[in-house]
Amino acid sequence: KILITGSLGQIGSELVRRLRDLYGKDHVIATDIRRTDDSKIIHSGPFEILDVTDAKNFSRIANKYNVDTIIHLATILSAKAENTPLHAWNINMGGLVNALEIARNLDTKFFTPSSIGSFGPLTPKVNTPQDTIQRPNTMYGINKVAGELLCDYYYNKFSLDTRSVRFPGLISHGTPPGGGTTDYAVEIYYEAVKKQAYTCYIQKGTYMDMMYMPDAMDAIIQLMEADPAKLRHRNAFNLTAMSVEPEDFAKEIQKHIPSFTIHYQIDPVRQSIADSWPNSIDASAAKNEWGFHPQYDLEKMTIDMLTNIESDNNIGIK
Ligand code: VAH
Repeated sequence: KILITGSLGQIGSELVRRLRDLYGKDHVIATDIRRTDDSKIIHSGPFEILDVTDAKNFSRIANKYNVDTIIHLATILSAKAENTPLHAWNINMGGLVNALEIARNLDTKFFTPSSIGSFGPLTPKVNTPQDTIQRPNTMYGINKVAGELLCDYYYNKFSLDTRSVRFPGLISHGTPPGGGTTDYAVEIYYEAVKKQAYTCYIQKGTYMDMMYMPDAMDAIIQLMEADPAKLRHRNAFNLTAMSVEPEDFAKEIQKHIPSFTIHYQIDPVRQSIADSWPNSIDASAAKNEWGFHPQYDLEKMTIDMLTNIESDNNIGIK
């Protein structure tokens, strides 16, 4: 049985659905700090209210269902973390330590995501290596580097089966992200459908790695099912499907919505976070060690995003 924290978030909501389809709904226990009755997650299988900083309740739920895998997604994302850095530290690190301790006590498999946010201004920006300098200057990045090191520590010291990836910006049409720096790459599609225009808070020419959510789901499942003997790296595999900037999205969208226009109103906080991150990272370790192979490029993702958003809003694709 699999316990997922942060189940109502951008990744969590997709992953709960995907794993319930794959392993059976009663094998996936969804948890989140709140409940929203309009969410299918709540009604399609076991759901528990869980604040991951509450170790006692966290442990109670893990034992109640006798879980053998913990997927820890509850986190405060990069931009929001910069507004409330100490709160972010308490949630991101306090939650992670609780999750790791409970995983250790139950000897479960363990997954938690890191991010390209774990790199900083001194990291090589082009084709960023799997193993390289990491001196992030954001609270989120500090949390992610510490998280990577903690997951390695629990594997080396306690033989806990920890596995993780560094996600790029993730794009999806299910649940919108909240408080991230790469959220523009999701917003732009919704605004393109609704208003045929988008005002972007990241300046043109700012390259970041991105990936479509279906590829992120596949990656988590592939890594968790991989033969551990083949994993030279265990945690923090670089993942990416594309290195793109706002103008790339605009041009691709204009192929379907010719009237679409992009405008810029820079948010200095999120721009400085984006500037501290790589432009493009090297995902060869994930490809070589467990067969990571993203299916969606910008063109294919754009068609799927616009089609799904338009069908959700029941507007025909142009
Ligand atoms: C964020 N979407 O923007 C997350 C992610 C690489 C970006 O970590 O904070």
